[in-house]
Parts: sequence; structure tokens; C-alpha cells
Amino acid sequence: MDLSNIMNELVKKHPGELEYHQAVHEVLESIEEVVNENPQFEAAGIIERLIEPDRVLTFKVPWMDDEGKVFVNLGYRIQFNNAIGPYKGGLRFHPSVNLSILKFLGFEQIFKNALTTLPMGGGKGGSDFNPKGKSDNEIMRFCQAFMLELWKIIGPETDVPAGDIGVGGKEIGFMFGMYKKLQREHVGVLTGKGLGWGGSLIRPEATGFGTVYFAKEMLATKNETFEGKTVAISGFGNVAWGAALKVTELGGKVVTLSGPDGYIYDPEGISGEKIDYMLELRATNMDIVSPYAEEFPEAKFYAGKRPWEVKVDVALPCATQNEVDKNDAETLVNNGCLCVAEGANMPCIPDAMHVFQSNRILFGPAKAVNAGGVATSGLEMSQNSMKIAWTREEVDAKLHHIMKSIHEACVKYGTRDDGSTDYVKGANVAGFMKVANAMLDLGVI
Ligand code: NDP
Ligand code: 2IT
Repeated sequence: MDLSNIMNELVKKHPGELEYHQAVHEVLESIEEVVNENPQFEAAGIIERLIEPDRVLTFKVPWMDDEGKVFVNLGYRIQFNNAIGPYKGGLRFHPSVNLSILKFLGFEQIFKNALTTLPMGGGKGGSDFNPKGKSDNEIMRFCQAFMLELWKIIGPETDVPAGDIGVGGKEIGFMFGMYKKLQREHVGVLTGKGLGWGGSLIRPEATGFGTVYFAKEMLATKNETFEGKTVAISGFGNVAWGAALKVTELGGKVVTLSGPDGYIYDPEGISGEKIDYMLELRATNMDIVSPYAEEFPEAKFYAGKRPWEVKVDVALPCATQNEVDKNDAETLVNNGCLCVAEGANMPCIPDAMHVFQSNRILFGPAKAVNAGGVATSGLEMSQNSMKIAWTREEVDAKLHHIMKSIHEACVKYGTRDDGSTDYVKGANVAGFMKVANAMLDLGVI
């Protein structure tokens, strides 16, 4: 089957949706071999059906700021594929949000969720609303206005949104409050909820913890551990924070964090009170990291630069898409970096990925590496359904087990002839096989 034809058709049908093209292209490249080995997929039009979302809802979100001025933002929900479970995936509030970015994220989510071993389909949504610098009341009014449209198409067995960039516990609370009022039901319709009203322990840390659990498994294939390793992390949000905590716990030293204004290099390591300070920075809602260097004088702030120029053993991009380019990748390789694991979604551009892979650096793709966040969302859904709450240790043990099983799946489907693992191929093929087989069983619908 000629997958390049399918790709060309997609580009023609959706011109300009570059991030979406990028994500689909990466998967098609990986699955070509298994698609040719399984002609039943072509006969059932699996690929053509998989690369188009089931449906896309777009809506306007009018809201009023504290001065009484009216604004109109765009809201979206992409319900991509529900072959193996209800649509599941986060909501992103960021001025850069558009259809292409949400379609790339929704498409990735299908395979990521399949890898978790839990019954969740793929979806994504969000808005071009910018929470930066907004008051809590403005954020509340926006979230309520957003939910006034979204509630019609979501439900605990239909579509279960969660957080992503710009959407954390506070926003989930405001949206859950409005859903509960409209639907008159207190159910697990969103994940990432507060502990007092249906949330799960470990969910806030889960994406970062899972990222490090996965990287730990990768390092173990080379008889390496985090003990004594230096680690570069980008971003300073939800994912970066959890990853920094876990790296430190495993004996590694996190030496960078970053924001859109530049990066911080702290040779003494970002641990303890410094990780708490990351959270304080986040709470200011300003998205700048430069104050860190004033608070901790041993650290230095590099304005307008990315942390990949620092010599480290492990790199964990945890900020946003396309934040590691080919030059960054070459610098990391030349500096002796052993392992790159994507905590963010699609942070490495394809050329950067190829640099890592051709140099046989351990390279873990987002859909495997950061699946711990949505996996723990799945565990939150289970607890909501059973109306029980597991302990921190129980949830962490399940998360750890899931990340190990995702690593095993990558090795199973991605082992190269030379014995090394192509984690990109492994993750794409493992996720695809599960979803494609489910779609076959369910008929052409
Ligand atoms: P947060 O909003 O908590 O943090 C992300 C922060 O990174 C934003 O404040 C953003 O600032 C900043 N940022 C954006 N671009 C850059 C950049 N180029 N360099 C440095 N910082 C930047 O989001 P999360 O931590 O939740 O998400 C981070 C990544 O992880 C995203 O790719 C997300 O899709 C992914 N992810 C998140 C999961 C979760 O459970 N939250 C699960 C799996 C993946 P600004 O607004 O100024 O651009
Ligand atoms: O990209 C992601 O996996 C997330 N933002 C988390 C999604 C979720 O439903 O927990």
C-alpha cells in the first residue's frame, strides 16, 4: 500500500495544517511495514479512517474582563477516534492554539492512549484564550463560558477532557463547576480534578513522573541509571515540575529549566526548595523564569536561548512542540548526551529526531514517554466509576507498571537488527496495531 499517496491527499485536503501533517507523517512512516504485512487494514480503509477526526466542534466563547470589556475567543473539541474507549485528551488554552495544533495533539493522543493499556480513545480541545496575566475571576468567567458550549458533547462515557498547557487544577475546577450545574450530575467528566471533589492522588505529578520512569527504563537497556547524571529540562510547568522532582529522587541533578524568555542554568542542581520555587513562579501566571536567577544567585539566566546548549547526560524537553531543532540535536549529541525523552508533545522536529536516531542516542517519543499523564487520568476515571480513592502508593505503583509495559511494547515492536530500539517505530506500531484491530472488529462506521 502506498502511504505517500494518502499523505499527499491529506495535505491537499487540509492545506497549511503543518503540525497535523507532521504528526501524521511520522506515524505513516513507521507503520508502512505492518500495513503491508496486514492487507486486511487496507481492505477496511483503516488508515484513511484513522487520519480524519470523527468530528470537530468549533464555537465562539464570549466573556467579559474585570473592566466590563467583552472579548470573543475560539473554542474547539476534536473527537478523533473512540475505537477502544471514550474520547480522552486534554484542553489547551494558549494564544497559539489553532485547528492544526489540536488535530496533531488529538491524533497523537489516539496512539498514546492505546499504549497505556487502558480503554481510552483519542481527543483534544482548547482555545486561543491566553490565561497569562488574567485575574482568577476572568479565568473563571472564561472557563464557564467555554463549558456552556462544551458540555453538550462530553460525558464520562463519551468524552473526558483534562488539562494541558494553560489548563491546570484551577481551570478544571471552574469548568467542572459549570458542567455539574448544567448536567445536574457529579460524575467523572473531567480528569485532573481537585482531591476534594473526585481527583486522584499523583495526577498532578503523573506526566513528569511517568516521563522519568520511561527514561529510567531506556537507560537500563544500557545498564545506566539516573544516579549522578546531569539532566536538562525545558519548561517549568506541570510536566517539568514533576520530572524535576522524580529525577532528583532518583539521584540525578536537574541543571536547567526554561520559559519563553530564556533558560536558567543552575550548576548546583534544581531540587528541594528550588522546585517549590518553580511552582511559585508558575502561580504568578507570568510565564517568565528570569526571577529564578535573582532568587538563587548560583544560577545564571540566558535570555532568549534554549537549554540544549548545556552539556548534559539526559535531555527532557517538557515545554511545547517543535522546541528542539536539528542544531540543538547536534549540540546535544556532540556534548555526549545519552538519552532524550519527550515530556512535551512533539517537542523535537523530525530532523532533530533523525539526528538522535542515526547517532543511536536513546530517543523516546512523546506518545510513549509522556503517556503517564493520561494513564493516571484513566486511573482517576476508574476511581470515579468505582467511587473509591486509591492511596498515593497504589496509584504510583500502577503508573510505574504502566510505564514499564509501554517500554516493553516499544522494545517488542521497535527492536532493530543491531539489537538497539527504535522507540519511535515501536510506539507507533504498538499503538496503531491495537487501534487498527479494534476498528476492524467494529466494522466500517
Ligand atoms: P504548562 O502550561 O503547565 O507549562 C508549559 C509552559 O511552557 C507554558 O507556561 C509556556 O509558556 C511554556 N512554554 C511554551 N513555549 C515554551 C518554550 N518554547 N520554551 C520554554 N517554555 C515554553 O503546560 P504542561 O506542563 O501541562 O505542558 C507542557 C507540555 O507537555 C505540552 O507539550 C503538553 O502538551 C505536554 N503534556 C502535558 C500533559 C499534562 O498532563 N499536563 C500530559 C502529556 C503531555 P507560554 O505560555 O509563555 O508560551
Ligand atoms: O497530552 C496529554 O496526554 C495530556 N495533556 C493529558 C490528557 C489527559 O486526558 O489526561
